[in-house]
Amino acid sequence: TIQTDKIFKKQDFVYFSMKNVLSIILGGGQGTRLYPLTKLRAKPAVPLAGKYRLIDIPVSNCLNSGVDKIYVLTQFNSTSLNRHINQTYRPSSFSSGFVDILAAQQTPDNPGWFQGTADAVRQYMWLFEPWDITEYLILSGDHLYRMDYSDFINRHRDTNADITLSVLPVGYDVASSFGLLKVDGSGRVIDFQEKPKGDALEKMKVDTTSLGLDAEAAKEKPFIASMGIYVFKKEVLAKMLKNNKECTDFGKEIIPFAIENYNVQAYLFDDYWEDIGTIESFYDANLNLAKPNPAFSLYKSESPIYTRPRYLPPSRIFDCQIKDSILGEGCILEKVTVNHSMLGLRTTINEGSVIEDALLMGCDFYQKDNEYKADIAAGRVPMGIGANTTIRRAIVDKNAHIGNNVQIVNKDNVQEGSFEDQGFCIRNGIVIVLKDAIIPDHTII
Ligand code: ADQ
Ligand code: ADP
Repeated sequence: TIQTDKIFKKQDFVYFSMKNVLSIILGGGQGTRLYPLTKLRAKPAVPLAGKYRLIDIPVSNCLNSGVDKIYVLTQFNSTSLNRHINQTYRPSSFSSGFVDILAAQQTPDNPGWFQGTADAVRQYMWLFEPWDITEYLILSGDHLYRMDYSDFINRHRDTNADITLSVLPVGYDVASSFGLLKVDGSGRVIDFQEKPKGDALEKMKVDTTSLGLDAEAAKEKPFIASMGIYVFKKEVLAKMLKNNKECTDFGKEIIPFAIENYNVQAYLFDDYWEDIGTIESFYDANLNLAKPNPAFSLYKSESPIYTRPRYLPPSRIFDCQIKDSILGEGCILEKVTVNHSMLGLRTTINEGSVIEDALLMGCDFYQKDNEYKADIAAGRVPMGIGANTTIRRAIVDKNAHIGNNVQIVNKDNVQEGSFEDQGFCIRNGIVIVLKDAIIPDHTII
């Protein structure tokens, strides 16, 4: 009986321990870095990998880790985010779990929007504090990775940390866009600088062989970066947000302040992780999924990425050449060439078109037959991609109407430009066709 007792205790501990965590996902501020994908929707609702949305990544990681109490903080509410969350994450009536969206709102105490990440959390502390939990797990809504948060949280508990940051080694190319840190032999964080440049960057260089990297890898990646995801002891976060009202941001203020005053630990994450909060990184990460042996796999049945089930028909491909690409459900392609591209749900492409290095988000619905015929009869461009059109190095947002003989190839090699009245923008040399845009026949971009 004693043994059975022990086993049960252990299981109870494991089972309840992730139940004692409340997850808060920072869903996005004004969304300027992913603009124009955030023109008509909140950042967490931006479509990803042909059928998902950004928010599906951290929410799936939470659910696969046993963390089922999830709030998503967003600067503004959008229909697509609400629909997506409500229709995807419906907990059973036997569970204590939920996924709720909290948008910035005016109250008598708070006249405006969230001032930063910590301020966003502070404004909803009244809702978080009554929960009988032991830790807050603070996550970002624009990262692509798969992580078992129970390892992260258990490390936090084992070291009796007040705060634990998830970290990974990075190189010079990206170091100054991250919070960088130094740790002592026990894994305790002893220095933290948010996005240092020049001399300040040099000062954050460390010997990363101490993290288990070999000499060559350590030379390539001589910095330890914060992934911007944190575990906080419940009472520590409450105290810090209450006593330091001037601190509005985790990376800029809360974490640097904490290392002086609390036990802040680092948890080394040893796998693929990418911040996909800019157009360029978002575009690259999506297209990398279409490469052979991608660094991030969508195909792990033991930790799936969840999304809204849609009951779409399979894709129909007629006489096409398709190489290194991912196709969402419900696509209809006829006599087209597709190379190294991501085609989202319900993408339709007509005869003779060529799609290369492109991210097409697809459509929210199929155009009805009578509407399609009416468009053709009236000389309007129907939804989808026309015939003999070329799209190269571009992102095409949902429900675009792209005509026949169109070329979207950035012919003048423009790096930055806004042509919203014509239905597109250019960021980092990548053409982005706006949601619902109409690009007439024979247009050359
Ligand atoms: P950044 O990602 O540059 O650096 P920030 O812009 O504050 O930091 O965004 C963090 C997350 O919070 C993002 O997912 C963002 O969309 C979201 N967010 C921003 N403002 C918000 C608001 N007002 N309301 C709700 N959500 C908001 C951070 C850390 C660095 C770390 C990198 C890793 O500050 O130390 O290295 O993340 O990517
Ligand atoms: P998803 O496949 O991305 O989950 P939804 O089913 O949520 O898409 O639909 C996305 C949006 O498209 C919804 O706001 C819905 O109202 C809209 N929509 C669906 N069918 C039509 C239609 N025939 N005409 C216009 N809008 C439509």
